[in-house]
Amino acid sequence: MPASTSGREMHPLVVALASRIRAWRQDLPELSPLAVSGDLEEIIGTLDGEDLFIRNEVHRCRGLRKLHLETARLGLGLQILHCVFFPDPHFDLPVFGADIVASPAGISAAIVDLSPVEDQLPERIGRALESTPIPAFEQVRELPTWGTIFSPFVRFIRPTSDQEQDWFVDLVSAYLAVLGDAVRTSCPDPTDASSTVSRYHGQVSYCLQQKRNDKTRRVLEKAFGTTWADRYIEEMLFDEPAPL
Ligand code: BLA
Repeated sequence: MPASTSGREMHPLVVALASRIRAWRQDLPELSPLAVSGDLEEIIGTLDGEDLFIRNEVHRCRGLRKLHLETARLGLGLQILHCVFFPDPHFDLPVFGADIVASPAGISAAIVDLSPVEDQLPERIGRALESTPIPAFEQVRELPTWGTIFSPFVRFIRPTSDQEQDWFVDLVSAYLAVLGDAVRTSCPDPTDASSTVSRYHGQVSYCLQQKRNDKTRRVLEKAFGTTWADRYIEEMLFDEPAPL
């Protein structure tokens, strides 16, 4: 087996998107790293003789309770970029989500969204996304049934060329720019405001729906076992916001 299939190099799209996200993150107000339980920051294992690893970066900033960026290699050459930024329910902000699934056969899934935690996205975010051009991706994928949490602006595609990969990175950047503007200008509502309470419940629903993605669970179970996968999904991927 060539070294490249068991080494730690990542797909160029994963590398490009992760570095775009890291650069964007730097400009957030009051950014600080969040402590990650010791055994979850870097996870290393083997499966069928192949190296597995997960690297987690977790931060918070004013307006976002948790910024999670994960890059992983999870067996059979499967590579994942998983990124979710969870808002602080006191702020009128959406959930940012982006995911890439790559295998030796290519990228099978690339998805990005700013997802509402109330009935609709905040108005100015909706307006900004409406005026963001949609690149002419050839293969648009159908959302799974649990995907009711996503906004009308979700883009779920299978990129078919290097150009489409570049388009996807630029599209994610555009969504991040919209989120960044909103983060920098939004002010918190009181804890007992009905808007805060409703955004809290909306975020809990977002987490519950994401946990219905069996494909994520199956990959983690195969690599690390059921108990570990459950804990990882509950504590690291889709932990609920702290009760108000
Ligand atoms: C699909 N996610 C998948 C698939 C795998 C994973 C193997 C199937 C690939 C395919 O359909 O082409 C695996 N994704 C993972 C793992 C992690 C991960 C192991 O993030 C993390 C360790 N998933 C998310 C987020 C979104 C998301 C935040 O975690 C969206 C913002 C979406 N993944 C998503 C969707 C599918 C998917 C919509 C397709 C599901 C389907 O078609 O049934």
